[in-house]
Amino acid sequence: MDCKLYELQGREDKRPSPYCWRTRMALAHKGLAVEFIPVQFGEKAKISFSGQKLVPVLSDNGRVISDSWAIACYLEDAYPDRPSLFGGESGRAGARFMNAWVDRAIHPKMIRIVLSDIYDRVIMAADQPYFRASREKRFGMALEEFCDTSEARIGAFRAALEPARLALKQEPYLAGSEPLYADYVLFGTCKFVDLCSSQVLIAEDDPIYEWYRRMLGLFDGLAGGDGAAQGQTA
Ligand SMILES: N[C@@H](CCC(=O)N[C@@H](CS)C(=O)NCC(=O)O)C(=O)O
Repeated sequence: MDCKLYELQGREDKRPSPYCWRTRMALAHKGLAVEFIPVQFGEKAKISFSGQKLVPVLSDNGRVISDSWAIACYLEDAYPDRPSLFGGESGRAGARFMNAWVDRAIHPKMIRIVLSDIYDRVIMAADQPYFRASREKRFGMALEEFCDTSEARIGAFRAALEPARLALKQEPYLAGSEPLYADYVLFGTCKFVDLCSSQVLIAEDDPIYEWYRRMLGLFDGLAGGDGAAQGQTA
């Protein structure tokens, strides 16, 4: 067994990537033993074998997959005898929608609130110049101009989560009675803001908070610590 997950590394060995958390949880769900390889922004050479520049990258017995959604699909198809991540093809379609919803509707609202914190307190100091330049190019303005931690912005982020909140009032998990990949998608974002933001983005009386706490306890508390690298999954 030679399974390696290349994931983003921040200060104090924290793993500040929503996408890498999705994959961590998916690997634990499948019960696969995995070695975590930290990658800083300035260490693209470590993942050059994948032919692209983003993490997560999974290397599984010689097969190399990048992009968290592609990795989830790969794990589901390569390990059909292990617990399913999707619960069937209609579940896969629902999880695909969840993936797109979080990426396109939630992340743009979230990133305006947390980008400065990521820059100031989360990523390695050596990565700051690259991070600033790449994000300022992507968002078309200075970091300080882009970031906004106002109540209005936080309120807009919370309001965008309303579909998940409504679902969690009916069922314990987004996928229903048990957590599946649909849960890991939004969980990755919640863990990311928990690790990175100096603001409370998900209030303690929010049903999403209660779900998040339960998610932290999964797989013997795999994600329950401070987001620093933690050993191998079983
Ligand atoms: N769609 C990709 C997004 C991956 C992604 O954006 N990863 C970020 C870390 S959160 C990254 O590797 N950034 C490196 C860079 O910006 O140079 C996925 O789902 O895996």
